[in-house]
Amino acid sequence: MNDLVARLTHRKKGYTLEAPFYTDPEIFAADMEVIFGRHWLFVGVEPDVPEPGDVMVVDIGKNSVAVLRDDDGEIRAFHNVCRHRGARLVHEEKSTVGNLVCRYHSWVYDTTGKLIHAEHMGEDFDKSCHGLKPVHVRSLEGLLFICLAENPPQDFDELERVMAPYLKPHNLRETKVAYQHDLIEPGNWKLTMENNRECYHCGANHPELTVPLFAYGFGFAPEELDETEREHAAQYACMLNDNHRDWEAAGLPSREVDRLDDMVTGFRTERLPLSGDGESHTIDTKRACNKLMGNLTNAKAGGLHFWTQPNSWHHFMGDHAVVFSVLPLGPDRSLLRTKWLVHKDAVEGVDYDLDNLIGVWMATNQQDSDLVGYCQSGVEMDGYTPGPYSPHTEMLVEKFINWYVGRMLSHLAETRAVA
Ligand code: 3BY
Ligand code: FES
Ligand code: FE
Repeated sequence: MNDLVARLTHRKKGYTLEAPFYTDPEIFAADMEVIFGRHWLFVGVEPDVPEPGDVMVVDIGKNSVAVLRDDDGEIRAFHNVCRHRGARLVHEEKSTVGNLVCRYHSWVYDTTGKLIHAEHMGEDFDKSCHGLKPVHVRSLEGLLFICLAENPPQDFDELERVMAPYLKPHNLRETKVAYQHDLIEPGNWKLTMENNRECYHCGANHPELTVPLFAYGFGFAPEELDETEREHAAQYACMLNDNHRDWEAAGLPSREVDRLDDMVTGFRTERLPLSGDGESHTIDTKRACNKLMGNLTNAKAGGLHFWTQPNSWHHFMGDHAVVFSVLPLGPDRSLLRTKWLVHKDAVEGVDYDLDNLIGVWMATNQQDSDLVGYCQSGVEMDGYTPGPYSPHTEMLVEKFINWYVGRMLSHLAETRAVA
């Protein structure tokens, strides 16, 4: 523990972390306790549980959480463990139930988590003391976040205040999950997140990703630009400004907000124009789905990015959205769960072709996973030493690491104060 505090305190700013942060089982355990045990985690969307009685199970390290829609339509979350002798309660990732029934001795819980039936427990047994343990859950315009801590970070309200207007026009609650893909990446969760926070690698690795994910100019060292390139950058800045103005006038908040490392629940958003006449994240950059999201009437709503610390990123277009969550599986393995959302009335094969809808991100995710694997392999070698981030393209990677170090230190300091 002291060792970890020392390593965090002496971290060289602007550099990747020392190897044990990516490899050591004890630091992984600390990550699970501090980062994944005490922060808001993105785990899914309301359309994962569209009807009362729908349940989604999400495993976070050794913990498992059942997220469900109760009989009144409210979203609730519970520790997925029976209050009798501790059996795991729900086993499928997705299911629909009337009540939650434990397979072991058939204790029955209603959809509010109340224990309503338990045989042979005797007269003195108080069912009301044995309900399922709730887990904090919040829906940000249909994006579901849970927090395993008793006292979750309070700043989710601020996140919601800023982000709700950006998300509302896409009306996620009126979408359906057209496809979900689980990819096990061969790397530490922080390598997955670091890779996500830059596009330095995009040109060389993502041939299918033809739409920009960052503003033009992001990544250019001014001293490397010639006259013509400087001109292009200036033109792009004007175009971006015009786009933002027009979108905002049309009710689509668009301007960048970057709170990645100055909030406990760090986040960032920005709406960017897509290449050329681009409408969506598809190979030909045209819409994949003919029914647009929400009340949008123009498919050219750009690409709205939304990132959260510690474990998510999202792309909202006019015709569909793609949401990603990272769930650590071990020091050197992480689950990347991707969901593609389209209007709930869109019909596969009529309004959209599934292969076209998912093509770009299926390919891009696999490429990113390979890159994460290269890094995991490298950080385990004796020859690895922390390397420098580019001040022009990897500022947001630095913000992620800066956030991580700050959150770890703040929690470890608290624990010490108590001890
Ligand atoms: O999904 C993203 O936003 C990131 C950014 C660049 C690489 N990665 C695909
Ligand atoms: Fe669930 Fe016994 S452990 S009913
Ligand atoms: Fe990538």
